[in-house]
Amino acid sequence: MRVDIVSVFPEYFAPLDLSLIGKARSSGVLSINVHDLRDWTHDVHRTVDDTPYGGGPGMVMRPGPWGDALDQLGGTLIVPSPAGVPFTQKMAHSLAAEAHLTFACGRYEGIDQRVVEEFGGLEVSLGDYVLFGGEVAVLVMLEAITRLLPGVLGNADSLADESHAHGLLEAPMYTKPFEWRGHTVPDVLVSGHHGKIARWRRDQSLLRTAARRPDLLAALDPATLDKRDIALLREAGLPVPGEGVAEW
Ligand code: JDK
Repeated sequence: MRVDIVSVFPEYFAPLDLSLIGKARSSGVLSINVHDLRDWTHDVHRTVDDTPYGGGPGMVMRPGPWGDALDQLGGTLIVPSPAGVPFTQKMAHSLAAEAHLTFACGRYEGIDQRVVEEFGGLEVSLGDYVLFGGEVAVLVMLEAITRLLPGVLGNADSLADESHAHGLLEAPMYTKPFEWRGHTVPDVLVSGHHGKIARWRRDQSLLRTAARRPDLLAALDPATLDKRDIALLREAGLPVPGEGVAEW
């Protein structure tokens, strides 16, 4: 996969040399090129921003340099924005199937909207909080995308497992020692009873999801719940998907 990144802070992307993204790059699975937007300015001050039409606080990124940069680079355009559609694991899978992605990192109050329109860009948000700019959002998205590229995750089971736990938060994990600062590991995990361990993990997933992400629990397909799942939720006094309050 080819990735181009355009930013006024290209130094932000130094971490892309490290760890598994760095390895994907040196193995040739991933080619990343980071560009300075100011390379596409023509004035002596290398100006990238101007005041907003209609008034208001802050500055907006001028369309000219962006247009010249994106004409030259091509690729499917992704634009981080607090007003974008939510970035999800599903979107990461879909972007991982692209041959060439170009990320446009805005700063200030963002990029002139005509740039997104001209290049058919997709505006994407990481979540409902406001960053200083798009750079950190691109690091996050690239990490999510890179681990889905063929040959990046050594353990073939790692990705398969994720689809199993689909729609639920994961159960807690433990390693040695068995006792640490007076806290022990749940006995079932050292019982050697694989059926009981799987059931315990499923219970933990359901209870965690109910407590932390009731939105995910409510969105579950009731057909994916077994009798024990339903009994567990009911005993805990939690809402059971598919048993919503009567409609009238
Ligand atoms: C790209 C610039 C900073 C953008 C104005 C007024 C209320 C803010 C600052 N998920 C996520 N969060 N933040 C981003 C993101 C921020 C960015 C850019 C991505 C480029 N900024 C910025 C807009 C405002 N706006 C209404 C929200 C202020 C992505």
